[in-house]
Amino acid sequence: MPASAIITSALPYANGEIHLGHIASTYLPADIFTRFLRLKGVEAYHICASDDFGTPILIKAEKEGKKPEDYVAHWNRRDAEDFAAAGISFDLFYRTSSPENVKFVQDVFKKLKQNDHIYEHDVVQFYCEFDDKFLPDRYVVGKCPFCGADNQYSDLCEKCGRVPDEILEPKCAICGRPPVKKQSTHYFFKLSNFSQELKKWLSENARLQTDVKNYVINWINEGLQDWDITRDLSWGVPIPLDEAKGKVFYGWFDNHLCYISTAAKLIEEKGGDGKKFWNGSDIYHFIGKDIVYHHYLFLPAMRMGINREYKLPDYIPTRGHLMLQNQKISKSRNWYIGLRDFVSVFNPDYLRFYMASIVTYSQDDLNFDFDAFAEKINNELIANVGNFVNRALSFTQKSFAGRVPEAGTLAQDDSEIKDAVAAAVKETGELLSANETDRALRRILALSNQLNQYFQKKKPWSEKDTAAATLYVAVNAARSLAILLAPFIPFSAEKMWSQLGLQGSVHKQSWDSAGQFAILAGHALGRVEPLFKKLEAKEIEEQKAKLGRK
Ligand code: B3M
Ligand code: ZN
Repeated sequence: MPASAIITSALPYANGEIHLGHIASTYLPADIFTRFLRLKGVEAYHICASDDFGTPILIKAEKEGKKPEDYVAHWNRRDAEDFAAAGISFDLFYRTSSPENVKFVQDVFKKLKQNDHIYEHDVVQFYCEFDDKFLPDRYVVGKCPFCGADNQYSDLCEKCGRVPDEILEPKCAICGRPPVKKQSTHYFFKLSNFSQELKKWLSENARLQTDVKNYVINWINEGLQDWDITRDLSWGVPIPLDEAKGKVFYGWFDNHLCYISTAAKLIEEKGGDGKKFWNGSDIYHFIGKDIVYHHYLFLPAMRMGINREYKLPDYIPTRGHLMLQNQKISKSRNWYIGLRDFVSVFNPDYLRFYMASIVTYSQDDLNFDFDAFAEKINNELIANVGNFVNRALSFTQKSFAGRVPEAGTLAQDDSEIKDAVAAAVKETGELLSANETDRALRRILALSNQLNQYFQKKKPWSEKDTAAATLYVAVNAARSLAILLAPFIPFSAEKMWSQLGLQGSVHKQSWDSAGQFAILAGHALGRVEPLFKKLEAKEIEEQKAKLGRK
């Protein structure tokens, strides 16, 4: 375990709402992981920000007749609210357009330039004579030169994940007309300077996922292109040079630097030293697989280019995309579920529980299936976990007036449960440390299943002699479950905690204490009631019917 950690989640573009796809690949795994580290006593901070700059955002703001500043401020607020409603617990959700980030980005640029990693080059660029505009990245669509996919943006092919050198059959994204070419001075980052160092870093870092590393190394072997970091645009971080008036940085130059500037702001607000903390911590960047290129090449190379003044990531947990009912998510076809809508209909913990159970630590795509969702919640969360906790607490309520009874000497099967809990805490902790979120959850469910069997076998409702020991064991095991499940279903874990009659928040507990029976005889439970409500077929069908409907 590190003493401290900074966890970042990929920054959502400030031009649309968070949907279930974002949650599955990035925010939920990162949140579960951070909550686990906090319970382990690690000083862990989860950092994020809205990604405010870039052409797509400017295009949208223009379409809505808004100033880009106001437009991104709206989405920043909205995202923060939606994340909070889903229990995604950022320590700071900031913005790439913050004064701290703008300054930091400009400083990094100056250092890169001093270190000879930046050069000027006149480029012939697309220009739309009809719209009277230079057309950076997303203002141009065309065919990917690598895989031949049509209708791709000129800065990223969403089909093959590569960044095209030059898009084929270009069209202006505003008016659809073919653009002309015009000359403009641009700044380039010499990504090619770092080929060897990147390769070394990738191959020596055993903490990065092997399959991702392998294809990134292939990209390096194919030869890295230097990287045009300039845009002829008004909305972005201004390039801090007199001769570059009217030019800004490309969004992917500034956005990942916001991980650092935002973490530093948080640490400094707490009275610490941002750089020291960063360099003394384990650094995790959680991402979806569509932004591997940027996180495994651009981001480390830029840090290398400033002599690793801020250390490189230790981990870049990379996960696959979410499908909905086995189809690709698409906003335009309304094959899509907004986070806000979902958690206004369903308990956010249901979403978290189901998603956590399907998200693997790999690039495999995931599938959200409504029937599987209902089944998981009804048969596992409710019939397994909810059932055990509720029975343990309500029998104690009924038979011992809500006080945990004196256990006496534990029989062998009681002690076995104590050992089983301790083993589950240890193994779940190992899985979570290794980012194996789904396997960790399955391990907890196996424990809960064992607890149900124990309870059923011990029949505290009829076996009067052993009922006290059984309920002492069961209530303590319920406390352990509350701690183990806190990273996954934080809202419900808090409910369990208060029903157990425990003061404060379960999130203030230590993970390791979950392996002990800390509730003593005589302890009074809180108000006991069912934790969950079953999902009905009708509400599931209603949601299914909404998909794809205009
Ligand atoms: N704003 C979102 C994306 O491409 C992009 C991530 C930035 S992380 C530094 O999915
Ligand atoms: Zn045009």
